[in-house]
Amino acid sequence: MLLKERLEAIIPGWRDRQRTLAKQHGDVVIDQVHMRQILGGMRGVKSLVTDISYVDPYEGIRFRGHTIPEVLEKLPKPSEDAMPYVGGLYWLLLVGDFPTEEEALSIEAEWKKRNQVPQHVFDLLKGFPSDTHPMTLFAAAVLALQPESVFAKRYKEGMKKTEYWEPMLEDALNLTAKLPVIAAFIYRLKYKGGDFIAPDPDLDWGANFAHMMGVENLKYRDLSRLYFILHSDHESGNVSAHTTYLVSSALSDIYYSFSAAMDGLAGPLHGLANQNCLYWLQGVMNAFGGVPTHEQMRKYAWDTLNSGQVIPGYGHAVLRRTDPRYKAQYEFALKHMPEFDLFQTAKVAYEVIPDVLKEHGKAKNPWPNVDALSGTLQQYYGVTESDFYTVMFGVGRALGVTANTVWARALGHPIERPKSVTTAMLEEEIKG
Ligand code: NMX
Ligand code: MLT
Repeated sequence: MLLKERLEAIIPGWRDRQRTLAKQHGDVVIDQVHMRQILGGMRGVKSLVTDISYVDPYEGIRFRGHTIPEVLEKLPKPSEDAMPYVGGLYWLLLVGDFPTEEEALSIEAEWKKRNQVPQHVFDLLKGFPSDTHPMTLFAAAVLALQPESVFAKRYKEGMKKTEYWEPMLEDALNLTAKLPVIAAFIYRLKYKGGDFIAPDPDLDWGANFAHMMGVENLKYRDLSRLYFILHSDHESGNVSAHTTYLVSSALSDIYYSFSAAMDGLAGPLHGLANQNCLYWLQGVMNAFGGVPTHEQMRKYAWDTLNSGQVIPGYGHAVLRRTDPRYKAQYEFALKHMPEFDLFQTAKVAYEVIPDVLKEHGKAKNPWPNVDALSGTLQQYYGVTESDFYTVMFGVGRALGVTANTVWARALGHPIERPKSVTTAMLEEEIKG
C-alpha cells in the first residue's frame, strides 16, 4: 500500500525528534498553569502535541501547515471546478505532504475495498426505537464494528510496541471507509422509510456519501467533499479529538475511541451546535415571517441572551476571529445559493450578532464558528432533517482523529493521566 510505505519511511524521523525532546530537554518549561485555567476547562493550557493541524486564534486552522484556501486549491480534484477528493485530504493529514493524484486516488481505492458494513450493524440500527437520535445510532454502529478491530486482535496475539501503528492504520482505513455508508444508512432508515441506496463503486468517498443520501442535485457531491474536509480536524484539544486521543491512549482500539468521541460530539456546546444553529435561524424566520431586518435580528438575539441561552454557532474556545471554515461555507453559499432565504437570514445574523455579543460583554469571541452556516447549506439541497447534521460532522471528524491515533501509536505516546488537586489545595496556594 502506497500510504503505508510512505508512513514507514517517515515515522522513524518523527520518533527521533520526539524522543530527543523528551530525553534531552525534558525539563524545559513550556507553560504555566493558572488557577482560572484549572477551574475553567483547562482553556489555553499547552499540554498536547500534534503535527496534523494547528489552530491560530486569529488565522484559524492550518492542516499540516496549510490554510483552508490553500488546501482547497492544491489537493487533487475530480475536475477543475470541483471540490477536492477527501482521500487526498486524508493523505495530507496522515503523511504531511500534498498528494499526487495517484496518491489521493490510492486512498479512495483503499476505501472502496473496505466499505462493506456487516449486516449485524444494520440489524442493530433497525432495532432501536424510531425516535432515537441519529448520533446515538452513529456511536452505537461504530461500537458494533469493534469485533473487527485488527489492533485488538494483534494486541491479544502479542506484538511489539513499535508495530502498534500498523494495525491501527488498518483499523483507521477500515473504519473511515465504512462511515459514509453507515451515516447514509442512518439517514435513509430514519427519514426515508429504510430505502437504502448501495454505494456506487465508480464514485469517490465524498460523492458516494451524496449518492447514498439520495440527493439528486450533483452539486451536493461537492458540498459533501467540502463539508468533510472542513470538519476533519481542529487540533487536539476539542472534545471529540481529545476524547479519541485519551481513550486510545489506554490502547483501546479505534472503534472504542471513536465511538466515545462521538458521544462528546453529540453535546450542544460541541457538534450539536450545528443542529441548534439551524433551529435558531428558523426560529428567527418564523418569528418575523421571513428574512428579518437588522433590527428584528438584534431583538431576537437579545431575547435569546436575556433568556439565559447561548447563540449557537457563535463564539469559540480558541478562535478570536471569524472561523475560516465558516468563510469557506459562506463563499460556497454565495456562489450556489445567494438568494436562498435561509442564507439571507444567516447573512443578517453575521452582520448583527457579533456587535450584540460584544455589547453583551461575555463571549470572548463574538464571531461565527464552523456550525453557524453548515445546516443552511444542507437545507438548500433538501437535507432538511437537522437532527442528522452532527452525524455528518462526525464522519468528517473521523479523518483527523483517526490520523492522530495512528500517529500517537507510531510515536509511542503513553497513556494520558493528568493530575488533579482538591479545592482545599487550591485555597492553600492563595495563602502563600
Ligand atoms: N452566546 C452567548 N454567550 C456566549 C456565547 C454565545 N455564542 N459564547 C460564549 N458565551 C458566554 C459563555 O457561555 C460564558 O458565559 P459564563 O461566563 O456565564 O459561563 C462566557 O461567554 C465566556 O465564554 P468564552 O470563554 O467566550 O467561551 P468558552 O471557551 O467557554 O466556550 C463555546 C466556547 C463555543 C462553547 C461558546 O462560545 C458557546 O457556547 N457557543 C455557542 C455554542 C456553539 O456554537 N458551539 C459550537 C462550537 C464549535 N464546535 O463545533 O464545537
Ligand atoms: C471543533 O471543530 O472541534 C470546534 O471548533 C471546537 C474546538 O475546536 O474547540
